[in-house]
Amino acid sequence: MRLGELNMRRLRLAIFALLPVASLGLVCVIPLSSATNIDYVPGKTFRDCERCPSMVVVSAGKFTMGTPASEAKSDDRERPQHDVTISSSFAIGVFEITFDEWDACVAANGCNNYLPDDEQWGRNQRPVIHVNWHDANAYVDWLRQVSGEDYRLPSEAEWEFAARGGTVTAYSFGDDENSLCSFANAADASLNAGPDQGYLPLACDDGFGAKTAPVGSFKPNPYGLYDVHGNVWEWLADCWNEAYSGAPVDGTTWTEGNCNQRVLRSASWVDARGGSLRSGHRGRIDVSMRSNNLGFRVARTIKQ
Ligand SMILES: [Ca+2]
Ligand SMILES: [Ca+2]
Repeated sequence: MRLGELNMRRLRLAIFALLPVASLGLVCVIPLSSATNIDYVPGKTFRDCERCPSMVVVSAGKFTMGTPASEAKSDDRERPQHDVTISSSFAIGVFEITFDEWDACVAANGCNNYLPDDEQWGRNQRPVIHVNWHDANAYVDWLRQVSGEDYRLPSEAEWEFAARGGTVTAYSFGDDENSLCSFANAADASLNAGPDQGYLPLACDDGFGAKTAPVGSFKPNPYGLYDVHGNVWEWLADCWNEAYSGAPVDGTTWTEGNCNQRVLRSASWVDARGGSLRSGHRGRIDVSMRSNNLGFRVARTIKQ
């Protein structure tokens, strides 16, 4: 390492150490020195500060986005299939953003001091809910401030690339819907005991009834991401378009279309048999919508 590089890193750390106290209130968010020195190899996990979300590095690569007509329960919004080339590695949240992480933002005077309702399910490691697209971006803005890194909502292409984890099947674990209860908090048999009957639940029992599960309660996908199927829907950066005609092929955010609605992925604890838990399924809703099954995870650019 050259001396100049070392000094720059020291300077960077010093700035990070001052930032939270000076500009963000009384709660000190301490950047982790390890995050400034790690090798961003695919599969590596890291956090940029003590209460920042755990991130995993995803390799650059090429994949086929969307689903073939032969995939059961797929629909035309997932077509035409098209090749996407992501030229640089990036990082994406291992988990959905939790109440702990959200509340740290509020405690540091970020996130517009908004404390979302937890439905009395508990906060801590449960995914934050009742956050709209603007709320999610307020959290991203705070992360950018405390870390100095380029956090953002994932693009739809990045999300599908990471969620598939190299698979081309309906789910990141294969095609068998009956395996969902090992990988997802969805509308399962236990939902019948709750107030949300009528959602055609799965026959299996995931054990969490009619509410969210703490993040990471189920098996991860091949890239180490949890809850890419179910638990909460995840806000993405892209404007809504009814199909993929004209979509970016470089992994970037689609900034044209109906930008009053943004793309949602992964489906949630109230979804099951309509096929919405599939890797290729696309949802959308108004940017102002808050709901007890809407959350998000974040992405971060890795400087090359
Ligand atoms: Ca469930
Ligand atoms: Ca999810």
